[in-house]
Amino acid sequence: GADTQLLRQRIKALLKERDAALVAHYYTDPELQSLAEETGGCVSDSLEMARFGSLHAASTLVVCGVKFMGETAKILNPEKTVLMPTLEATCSLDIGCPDDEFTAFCDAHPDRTVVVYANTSAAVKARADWVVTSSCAQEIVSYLDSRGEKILWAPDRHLGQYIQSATGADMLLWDGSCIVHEEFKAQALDDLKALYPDAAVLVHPESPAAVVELADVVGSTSRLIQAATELPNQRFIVATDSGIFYKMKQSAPNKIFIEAPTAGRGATCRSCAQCPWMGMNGLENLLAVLERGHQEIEVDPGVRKRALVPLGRMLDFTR
Ligand code: CIZ
Ligand code: SF4
Repeated sequence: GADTQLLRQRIKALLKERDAALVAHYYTDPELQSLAEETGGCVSDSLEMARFGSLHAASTLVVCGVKFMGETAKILNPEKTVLMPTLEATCSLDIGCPDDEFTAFCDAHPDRTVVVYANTSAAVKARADWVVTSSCAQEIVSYLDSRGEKILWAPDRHLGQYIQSATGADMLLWDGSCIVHEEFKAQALDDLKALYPDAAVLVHPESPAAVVELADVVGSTSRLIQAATELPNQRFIVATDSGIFYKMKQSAPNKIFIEAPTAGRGATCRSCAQCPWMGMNGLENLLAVLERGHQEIEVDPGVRKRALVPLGRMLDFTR
């Protein structure tokens, strides 16, 4: 409505005034994704969010997503101001992998190469040899495996299991999970597939193995959006956060997208898969940070220096 238009105009003006670029994840509110697009910012997965921040000339990055994304932006761009609409938006994978326990786990397995998912704190990244996202995890693990390296993987065990079975690498897994993807249910998905036999099933590998097994395409958010445009199917069943539908519908406007069913709500569930932390980003708190310049991300300089090494390896590997 009119209020939303006013908010958007004010945000656009302040982005210019502050020399700020908006970087939004695919799982955030479509209002934020479209604002990022309209203002020359970026809408993408965590790998491309990280890369964009480093390539863009803006002196301030406003990261709409969860905390690890803001931290990654700051680690890669210490000279830039990194703001987030909220500093409270965490991730169950980050929460489930505290740095002291993680360090002890690594210390107990000194023979293993430490590979961590981007969905971790700066302190956990600082203990890692490699950082990966779901877009590049399999390639990087294959590469390490080909060099005969044994891997310690954290924190998402579903993604870890998926990569282990795809690559055959020797992987010791941390026991973490994503509260959003963990809720997808194989039986209900199978029932839905029977209702729509023409549909292609797209699954993010943070989902349980039984759900992954039913997929036509398994991949990162970017990969799933690409599959939605490239596959000939007219209909898709999608097992990832529903924020992704904004970009899928934009990329393939004539296709039909159906949410994969989550726990307890059966095959007709709509908008069940929504990350509560991604959902904490909105137009109001975005405007507030641009007005006040608060909610700034800080990373301890020592941690930052160490975390930059495995993050830099990922960006170099995927260049
Ligand atoms: O589940 C997440 O938080 C994802 C998919 C992050 C990413 O790699 O973009
Ligand atoms: Fe973390 Fe899952 Fe939310 Fe992504 S969707 S930020 S992995 S809790």
